[in-house]
Amino acid sequence: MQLYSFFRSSASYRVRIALALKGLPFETISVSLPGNDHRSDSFRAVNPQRRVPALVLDSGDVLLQSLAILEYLDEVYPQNPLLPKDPVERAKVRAVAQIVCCDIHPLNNSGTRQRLTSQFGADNAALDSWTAYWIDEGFSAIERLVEPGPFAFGDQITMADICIVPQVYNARRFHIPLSNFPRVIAVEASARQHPAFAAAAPEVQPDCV
Ligand SMILES: N[C@@H](CCC(=O)N[C@@H](CS)C(=O)NCC(=O)O)C(=O)O
Repeated sequence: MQLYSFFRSSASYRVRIALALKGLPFETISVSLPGNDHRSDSFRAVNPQRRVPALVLDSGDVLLQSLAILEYLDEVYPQNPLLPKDPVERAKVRAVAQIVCCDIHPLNNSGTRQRLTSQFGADNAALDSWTAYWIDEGFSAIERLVEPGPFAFGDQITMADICIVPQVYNARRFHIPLSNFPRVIAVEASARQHPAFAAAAPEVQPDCV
């Protein structure tokens, strides 16, 4: 498998964690977001949406959208499942994952921040305040939803942990105060001790600069 990825991309980070948890080897193809590699025609042929991640299967099929990729990996490689068996527990895990992926991350990813500047003239202070607001909103909910034990939902790593850890990484990048979210941070600290999370960390990726 090949993963189109950027070391700092939290959506790519989610997929790297899942691949590591499943023990699946992959080749990283770096797509530099600051270098605008994702805007190239050649990358558009891979992902018409021009975003990372994109996972190329050995069959040549290209999978997009980190949550769809996580679901695919879990269906095809059932070892170390990313979702609990119980349907209610599964729905709770997916809810936390979707708070990150649908309600926090799209509001502060690089394309959104650039658009706030180009369309509305937002300066860095405005961008940081916007980013902080949406992370704070989402983490306030997640803080009340997780059931640390030590991971987000008990002693099994799930999609919730896979989404929380990269989003905390993003929050730290933007210097967002996290002291109101001790449970989120406890979950993140536990998950990061796992070798799969360590292998997927931005700072150890081949394209980390
Ligand atoms: N919902 C998508 C988000 C993908 C996404 O927005 N990726 C970011 C990097 S984390 C990106 O490629 N941004 C480029 C842009 O916004 O133009 C997913 O979960 O895969």
